[in-house]
Amino acid sequence: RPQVLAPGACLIRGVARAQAPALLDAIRDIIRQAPLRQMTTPGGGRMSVGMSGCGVRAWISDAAGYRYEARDPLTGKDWPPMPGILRELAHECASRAGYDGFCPDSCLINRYRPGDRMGLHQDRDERRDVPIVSVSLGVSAVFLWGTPVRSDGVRRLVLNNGDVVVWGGLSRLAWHGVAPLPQAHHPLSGEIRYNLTFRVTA
Ligand code: MD5
Ligand code: FE
Repeated sequence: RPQVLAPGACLIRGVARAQAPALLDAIRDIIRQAPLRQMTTPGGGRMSVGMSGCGVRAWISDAAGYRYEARDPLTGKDWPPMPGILRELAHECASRAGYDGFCPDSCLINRYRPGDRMGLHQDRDERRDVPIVSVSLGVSAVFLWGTPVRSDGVRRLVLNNGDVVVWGGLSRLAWHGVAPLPQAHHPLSGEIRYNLTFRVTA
């Protein structure tokens, strides 16, 4: 079932589909406690994607830069704990992709509305010797992914509700982004796409 996209990168189509309603319930519970917000970038821009997180630490961006913080700057409180259903899904998918013992301490929640996008970037702010597990929920998106060399360009990959990608090994530092979300409808999420990324920060 797992499909190798590139060395270290593994796509598991639909693996989270049956759990999607429960995963969306867990997301809604987290964002009641740690509201979605559009973060500011060090360059002075504002991201279109709405973000929140859970776990021991979560990723933030502001005028001072990108980093992981143990407290939500919006509420001043700890991030909500990572629900078992999320941690166990990430652990199971990493294991199926060949990465045993994946224990994420952070989950970033990305909320895409129609038109929201994510520019090309590398994920460099957390442990790079372990994979990132990415779970797509709701409306389908076009994911853009390349190699660790920016000039290699990108390929396009449609990610649907319940698809999981495990990005490790030689693909861990690949350049990637998300094309503007089309206006579309999904029965579980309306016009929204959520993406969960599970990471190890310490
Ligand atoms: C998303 N999120 O769909 C994507 C999925 C982010 C982000 O990019 O940083 O929040 S994560 C996809 C990912 C992670 C690490 C490496 C690679 C892709 N990759 O090598 O292509 O909202
Ligand atoms: Fe990323």
